[in-house]
Amino acid sequence: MKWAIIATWRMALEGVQKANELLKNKESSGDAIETAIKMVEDFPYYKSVGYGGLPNENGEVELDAAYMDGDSLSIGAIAGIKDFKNPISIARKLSEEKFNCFLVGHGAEEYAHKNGFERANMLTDRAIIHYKNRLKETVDKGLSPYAGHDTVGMVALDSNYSMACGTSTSGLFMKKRGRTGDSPLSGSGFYVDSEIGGATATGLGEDIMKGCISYEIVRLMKDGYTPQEAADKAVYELNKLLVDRRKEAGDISVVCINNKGEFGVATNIEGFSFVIATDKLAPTVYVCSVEN
Ligand code: SD4
Repeated sequence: MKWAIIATWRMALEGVQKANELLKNKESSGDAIETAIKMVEDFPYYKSVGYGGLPNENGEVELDAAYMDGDSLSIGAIAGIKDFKNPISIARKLSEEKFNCFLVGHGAEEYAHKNGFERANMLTDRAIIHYKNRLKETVDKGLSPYAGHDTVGMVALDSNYSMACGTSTSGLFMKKRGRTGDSPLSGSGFYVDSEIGGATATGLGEDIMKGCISYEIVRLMKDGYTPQEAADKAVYELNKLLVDRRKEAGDISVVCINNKGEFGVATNIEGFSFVIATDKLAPTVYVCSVEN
């Protein structure tokens, strides 16, 4: 029996441990992904996902999330949702819809309310303190308000060879109201096809979406590249393209697995951590290095 799950950042570890148990017990990749991402969303100290996520420049927490089923290719996504507890579950529910499967702002909130999702104030006292400190630093030291942001993204393969993936984020700290990054965008923040594999990205959404990088990785795997080759090629080619055309590239990090449970990771930043668990490997955190 084979299974695998891969996730962006150290913050995913506890969720991946739980998901690994589910996959071991032959539960579906979709349930594993939703359970694991909910755990990250619920943990108040992760500043870039769910409850405790940092606010936009108006001091409001606006959350983005997406879910994709690799068998049916169904996608559900929400952007800029306020005051609802688990964006990943709302996105997964939306993936059952044939129409209107990507909702933003008030539309997403109305859908969540009508479908019985729990309302909650997602802004914590800790996030307010961080917001005030960052505001002061931006003014006093001339620092970019947009630095320091991580999205949780996961891809899973279950023992039935079905795959799923999901993302959840509060996006760029100090973003404009309504700003949406790559995370809820199919092909950019995530993509999965159970017959090939799946990928998810984290970093500067404005640059990740210029390369539709998650779809690109799946396409490369379809063309015969291993997950590691596909991840390297997609990240370094996009990085080079952006540097050539625009003189600089933002943070771009990706994780992927194929439908055999083999994985790949690539980044253009130092310190990108990820979590992997398979039928042969207990949940482990690694740090990916940048190719020279
Ligand atoms: C975004 N990609 O909203 C997200 C943020 C992120 O690491 O992943 N940061 O652009």
